[in-house]
Amino acid sequence: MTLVALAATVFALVACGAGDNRPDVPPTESFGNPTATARPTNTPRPVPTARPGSGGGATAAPEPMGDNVVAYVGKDFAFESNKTTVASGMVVIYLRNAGPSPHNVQVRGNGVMQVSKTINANQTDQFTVNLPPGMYDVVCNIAGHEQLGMKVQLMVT
Ligand SMILES: [Cu+2]
Repeated sequence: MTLVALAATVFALVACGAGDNRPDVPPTESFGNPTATARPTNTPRPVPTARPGSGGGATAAPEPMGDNVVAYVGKDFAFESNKTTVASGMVVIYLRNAGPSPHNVQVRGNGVMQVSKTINANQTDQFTVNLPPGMYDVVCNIAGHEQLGMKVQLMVT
């Protein structure tokens, strides 16, 4: 009877752990502590950094508002933006890094070259730059990222 109960416990533990894909954990480890209940959180493995509800995010600032704000979301490896055209003058360039790699946003063209801080996943940064009319390249200037696809254009009218 005890063996049956123990076997059931082991089965429950194995079943519980089936979701986290850790084949390196021997299913017999619970025999060392027969009173142990299933503790799916006892894994030392790092948790994915983008997991929601992890309590972080203090460095993420909300997207600024205004016609002169061009907001980019940086990903591995592309940019999305809220607009591709903006009026000339003082323009706010905003970046949110949707990660997982570090990224920045650089505006270049017509004698302008300005770059944000390089930020980690889930962080934001912004800068203001005076843009005369013309076409600009907007890139991540981390080595290789532009070539991987982090390049878009901004038209300033
Ligand atoms: Cu990048």
